[in-house]
Amino acid sequence: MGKALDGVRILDFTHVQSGPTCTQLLAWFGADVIKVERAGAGDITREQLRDIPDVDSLYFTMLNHNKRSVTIDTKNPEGKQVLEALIQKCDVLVENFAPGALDRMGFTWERIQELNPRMIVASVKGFGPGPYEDCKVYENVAQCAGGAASTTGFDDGPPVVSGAQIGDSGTGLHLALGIVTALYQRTQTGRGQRVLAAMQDGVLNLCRVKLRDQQRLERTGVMKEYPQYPNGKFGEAVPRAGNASGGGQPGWILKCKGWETDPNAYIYFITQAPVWAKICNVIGKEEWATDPDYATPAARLPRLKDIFAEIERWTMTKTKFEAMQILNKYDIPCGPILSMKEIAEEPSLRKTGTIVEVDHPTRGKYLTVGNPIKLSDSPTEVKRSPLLGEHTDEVMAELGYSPEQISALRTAGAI
Ligand code: CAO
Repeated sequence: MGKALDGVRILDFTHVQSGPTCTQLLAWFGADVIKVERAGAGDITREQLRDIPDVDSLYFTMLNHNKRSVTIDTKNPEGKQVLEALIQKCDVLVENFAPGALDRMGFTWERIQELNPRMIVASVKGFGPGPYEDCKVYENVAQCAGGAASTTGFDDGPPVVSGAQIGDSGTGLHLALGIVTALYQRTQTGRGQRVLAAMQDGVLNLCRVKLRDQQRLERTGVMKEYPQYPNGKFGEAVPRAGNASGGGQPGWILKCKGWETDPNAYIYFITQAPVWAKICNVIGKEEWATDPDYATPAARLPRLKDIFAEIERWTMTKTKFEAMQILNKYDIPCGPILSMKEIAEEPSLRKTGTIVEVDHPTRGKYLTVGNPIKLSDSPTEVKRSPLLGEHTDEVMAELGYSPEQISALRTAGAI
């Protein structure tokens, strides 16, 4: 079966996490992704957080599946010529260098346009134009600058960053959408364009509901679904909401049986209004279904702390999976707090290809997260990441270089 992006060639100048997640997705959709790396070293993540000496790290292998790797010295004049040939052959150039690095290599937007007016140039940067545009940025900087950290954590503690890599992988996703959109527009205009996804913007986009809340707070001074109501105080900015539900259906994380020794023996419990009577039945508080102090969502809001304490008395008598099973029977929205160990072992995620076992020539077998986006006509096959420079000769031959030329370029240190 064909793939959605068959025939699309990507010149992949990405490194670390944000850019590679984007090009990995495009490769899973069928694009030919040619990753350009520095000879001898490659993407810095190849050697970061290694668990096996001299073997590409999981950091690298899990972000670079289905790509080809070529090593080119982009500062060598002959290396630059090879890159020019690649620019002429490819549809998209994706990069996440520090601001200005591509220009310093000599590949300004104008130069790329001269070489290939159909080329789409897609970049991840830390910030968009403005006071911080020249800054280098990593994941947690973006989480802080995009509004995630100030709104995450508990009221009485410091700002907290999330384990979800919303700055890097989140921005990679945004960029991938920008790229396919630009490819679609190119079918009408015949022209390439620049695509920019700034990490601050990507994080803020994912924190959209918190800017909603900022404006609600300014208008009313209070947000009744936040734990600060009625037990704390609101200030000028959206506070940290602990584990409160983002929407209008109050929720919290509650202890389950075994919580004393298992750090993940918890369940997320939502007191969804339509199933309130069923919740009362399950936890043995039938009288709350009709008691005017508890029967309506508005009446419950000032009492949420006590309500969750009561529900927790029930959840603590069940494991998170037992509680899940019982609550699901009554359509009560809830979710177990799953550890990475439990997720890695979950058979249904293996079945759907969301967790995949991959074999690697020097590492052996390892688990990875497969393509989370499933297309019915473009199935994803997860293939191992390339070794450094594994495809240099192959790609050079496709560009029309003879074996003699390839070996001369290698001697000159260009490739
Ligand atoms: N051959 C020769 N030189 C190469 C090369 C190659 N194949 N590939 C890269 N280089 C050079 C670049 O030309 C650049 O050189 P100059 O600084 O002299 O122009 C240099 O290597 C590397 O660039 P960098 O500044 O991007 O790398 P860094 O490790 O110092 O910074 C990072 C890393 C991530 C902070 C920075 O790239 C950045 O801010 N990127 C944008 C935001 C981003 O994506 N951040 C998320 C990263 S994931 O957490």
